[in-house]
Amino acid sequence: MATAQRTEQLIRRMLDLNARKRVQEVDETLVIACIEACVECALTCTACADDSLAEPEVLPLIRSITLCLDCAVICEATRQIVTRQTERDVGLLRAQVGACAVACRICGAECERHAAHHEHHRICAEACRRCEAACDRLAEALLT
Ligand code: CU1
Ligand code: CU1
Ligand code: CU1
Ligand code: CU1
Repeated sequence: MATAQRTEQLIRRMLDLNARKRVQEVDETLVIACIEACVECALTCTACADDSLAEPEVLPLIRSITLCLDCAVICEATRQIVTRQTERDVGLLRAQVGACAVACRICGAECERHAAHHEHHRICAEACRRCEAACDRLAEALLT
């Protein structure tokens, strides 16, 4: 919890230090929540894929491994693009956040299927759902 709070403060501080700060375009709380959720999702998806590889019965987990690796790179790209405020293109930002929500939804659904057998899948599915919600909320805010 303390770490999550520190991450949030760090993101907020860095966004504030941009000389051409334009976050008033969007609700900054939504921006920070999205970056945080993407960081967490990239982290858990990377670990979940690796944990799956270590399972004795790896064959039924192949789809979840692929989706977790896809979700991890998309979340990683998303947190970078959402972080950049200087001369951002809102259309691109919206598309990226939308793609991230799709990746998180598909990955979360697959990991959920294995949640009862593996704790790493349960945690990953949760992170994916949080990220999906955060990305959806930001995408919605960008439409108005
Ligand atoms: Cu993700
Ligand atoms: Cu996963
Ligand atoms: Cu995921
Ligand atoms: Cu996301």
